[in-house]
Amino acid sequence: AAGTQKKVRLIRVPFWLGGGKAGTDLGPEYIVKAGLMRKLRAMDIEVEDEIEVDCPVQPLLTGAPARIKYLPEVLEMSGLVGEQVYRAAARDSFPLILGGDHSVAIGSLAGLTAHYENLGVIWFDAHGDLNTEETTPSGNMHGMALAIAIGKSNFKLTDIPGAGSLIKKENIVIIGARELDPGERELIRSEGIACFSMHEIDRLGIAAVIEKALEIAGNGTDGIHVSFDLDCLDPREAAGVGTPVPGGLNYREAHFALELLSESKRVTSMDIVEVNPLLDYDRRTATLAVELATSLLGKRIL
Ligand code: EXY
Ligand code: MN
Ligand code: MN
Ligand code: MN
Repeated sequence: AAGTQKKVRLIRVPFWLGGGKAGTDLGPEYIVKAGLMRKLRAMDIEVEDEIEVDCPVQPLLTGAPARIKYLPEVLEMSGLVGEQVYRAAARDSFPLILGGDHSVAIGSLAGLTAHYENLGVIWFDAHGDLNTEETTPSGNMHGMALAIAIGKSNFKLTDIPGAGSLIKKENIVIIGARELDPGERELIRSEGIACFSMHEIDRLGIAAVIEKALEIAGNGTDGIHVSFDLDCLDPREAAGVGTPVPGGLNYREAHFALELLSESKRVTSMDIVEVNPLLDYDRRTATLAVELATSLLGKRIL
């Protein structure tokens, strides 16, 4: 688990199709360029190996897009990511997945559920990523990843080659939401999905929210996955994301949240997604991604 883990397997996924906006395919490279390896070494964390997933060709859409865009490519990418994530988890190495847009998490969860009996998920995001084929306003699959994970959409996590099982809605927590579509609000209500929006965070404080998140994602689970979408941060801190929404987490809240998760010793994997260097200022978002990953992996002030 993070915080005790000394072995990390780095899985780079240069993918942009799920977000429908070029640039997140450069995310992994810029996160590494921002000093990820150096920081991990300084923390005595061994990157036991790193692999780059050989993503399918990502052509610009020609002609009218299908109701959801790029399903075959997302299916292929997810299978490839799942295979690498499973290998890491199966040999007790901490899978650190670098995106790529948030559809990459479909692959992470496919691989993790093949290893863990019951996986908890803590989803840091300005969005719900709970749209289905019927409710998506954009057709972009990064806005559907959680609906796919709990099996609420036609295309389900279990449709991915090698995937284990669906994620149980009782073990999912969304943190940082502040832009939800009508269909997502409906699903959160009808399924009783735990969602700590920025309102709850302002009211309760991030420490209380993380404590509750750990109770929910840790209840009867044998692993917890943190899926960290950089757009959960305020755009003034993290401008380099494809779907920025004002009023997000500040750096200290995000850092503190991940320190608390690290101290819990319950987190067994992490993906860091939606870094888009083409929209960034001076690599600041890529640098934040490095800082926050190391916050979870055990960086301490004292
Ligand atoms: N809810 C909007 C949609 O589904 O198209 C925006 C989704 C943005 C998703 C980013 C990855 O978090
Ligand atoms: Mn194991
Ligand atoms: Mn997301
Ligand atoms: Mn988002």
